[in-house]
Amino acid sequence: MTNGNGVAGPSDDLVVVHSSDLHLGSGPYHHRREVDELGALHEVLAAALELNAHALLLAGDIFDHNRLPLDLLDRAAHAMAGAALPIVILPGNHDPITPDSVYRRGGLADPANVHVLGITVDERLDLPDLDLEIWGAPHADYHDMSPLHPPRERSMGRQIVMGHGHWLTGPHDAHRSWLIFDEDIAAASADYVALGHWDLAQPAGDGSVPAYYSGSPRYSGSVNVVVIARDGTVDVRRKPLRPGVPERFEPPA
Ligand SMILES: [Mn+2]
Repeated sequence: MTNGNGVAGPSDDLVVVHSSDLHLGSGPYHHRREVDELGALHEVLAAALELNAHALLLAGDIFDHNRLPLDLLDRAAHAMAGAALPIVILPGNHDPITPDSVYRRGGLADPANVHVLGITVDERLDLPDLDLEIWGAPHADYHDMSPLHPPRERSMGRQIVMGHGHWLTGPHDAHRSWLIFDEDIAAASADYVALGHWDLAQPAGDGSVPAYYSGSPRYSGSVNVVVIARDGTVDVRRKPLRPGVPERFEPPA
């Protein structure tokens, strides 16, 4: 049960909305019959507010690149500040926390409800009101890194780990960067692993720990809705952003 105010008591279910790969600034986005460069952000924020979510997680590549104009960054910051819930951003390989990062140049790190891993906090954000800690290794630059390694110990009642990278499904993928291995996911003590980098919404890992890609709103047409019950039960489904999008996940590729 949630109280609808974005505040969960210790006995309440926690509702988290997870998206990624909005690639804001990559071009027009068709949103409610209008073309809006920030349409993906508006859709995701609206979905989180409609669900009375306690937090919104954005798992990397929120912005298409770090050279975006300040005007667009400020409009995005304004939209996020206007949403009355914690927003947790993990910088990805398109928007890493380089010196010229979008998260350093504009006002994105300013709103009190916006938390950028690697900028406003280190790799861990505590939300004690929600009895929730959120871990994530931000992309620091454009070089390879290991998104989920090493595993982080849990110190609060609920833990979510965010990662932006490529889940390795076989030897054909081994040449890729930012690899996420089944062992990495299984080693996480998390209630949920929020992944980004892939366009489609789908589960990842061997199933021992709930881990999902949300996909890009543009291609998946949905956000992930994660409900962590006080008894530890985790339910994950998709919330379609437009007609014709299923609530079930695509099978692993
Ligand atoms: Mn990416």
